[in-house]
Amino acid sequence: MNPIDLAAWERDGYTVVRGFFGAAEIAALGEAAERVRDEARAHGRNFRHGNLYYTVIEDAAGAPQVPMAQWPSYAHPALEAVRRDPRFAALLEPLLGRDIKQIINQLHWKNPGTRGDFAWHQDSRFRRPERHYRNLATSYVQTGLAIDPHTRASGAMRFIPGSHRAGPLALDTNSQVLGGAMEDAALIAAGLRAEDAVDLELAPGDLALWNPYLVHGSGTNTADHRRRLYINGYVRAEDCDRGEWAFRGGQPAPLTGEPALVHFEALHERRARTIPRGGRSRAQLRRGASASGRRTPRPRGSSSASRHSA
Ligand SMILES: O=C(O)CCC(=O)C(=O)O
Repeated sequence: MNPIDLAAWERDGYTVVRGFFGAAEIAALGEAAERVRDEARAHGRNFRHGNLYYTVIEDAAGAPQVPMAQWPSYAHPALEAVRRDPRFAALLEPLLGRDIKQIINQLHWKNPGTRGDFAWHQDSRFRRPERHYRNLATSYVQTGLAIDPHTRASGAMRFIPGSHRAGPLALDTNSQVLGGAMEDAALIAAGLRAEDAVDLELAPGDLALWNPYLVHGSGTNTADHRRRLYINGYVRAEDCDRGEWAFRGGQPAPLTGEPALVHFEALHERRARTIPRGGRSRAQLRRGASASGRRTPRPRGSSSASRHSA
C-alpha cells in the first residue's frame, strides 16, 4: 500500500512518510552532504557551475558557512542516486503519474546558533516563468528528507495546514526567503494566523511532502546539533517545460548529458561563454578550477538562481 495519506494530503497540503530511508542510508547521505559542504567551503564564496550553485556566507567569526547547495547531484553520485531512487517513483505515482521531472535538488544546512531562517513563503513564488508550470496545485510535489532530527529547537519547518487551498496568497514575494525571519505580520497580511502554525518534526529518514501553495517557513537552530534537509521537488512532466528527468515510465532517469534549463536562465549562454572545449572534469569542478586549470571567476552579481528557489 502506498504510504501517502491522500486524504491528509488534500486537506492539509502536506504529509509525512516516517522511516522512508533507513539509518544506514541516511548516514551515507549525511556523509555525502558533508563532502558537498567541504567543497563549497573550499570555494570560500558563492560558486556556480551551470545549475549547480553553492551559497557560501561568513559566520560571525568570518569563517565560511554553507546554508544551501542547489543541484549538488550533478557532482555527487550518492545524491544523484537518492533523487531518482525507485521509492520516490512508487510514492509519487498516485500524485504525478509515471513521467516525472525534477525542479528542485537542494541541500540545506542549519548549524547550531547560526541564522538559517526561512521567512514565511509559498514555493509557488519560485515556479517562474508561470507559463512553463501548468496546473501547479496538482502537478508539483516538494519533498524533504531529514538527515538529522528536525524539532522546534533545531529550526524545523513550520507549516500552516490547509493554507494551500487558497492558492497564491498576498505574501511578500520580493524579499529574500533564506535569511528572513518568520514574521506574524506577514501571515496576518495574507489572512492567516500564526497560532495555526504546526512544527514539522522529523526523525532522520522521515520524508515530508508539501504542496507548492502551502505557506511555510523555519526558524533558527538553537539545538546542540546541526539540522540538514535534502529537498527534491518533482513535477508531472507533461505540465512542465523545465527540469531534469527523474523518472520516465516509472523508471529512474539518471542525470546524463547536457544540463536542462531549470531556474538559471543564463545556463546555455554561460556555458557557451565560460566553458572551454572539453568542459571541466569532475575533479576540476571539485577543486573549483576551470578547464584551463584556473579558478572559476566569481559569479556576477545575484542571479535569479543565486536566490533561494525551493
Ligand atoms: O530548510 C528549511 O528549513 C526550509 C525549507 C523551505 O522552506 C523550502 O525549501 O521552501
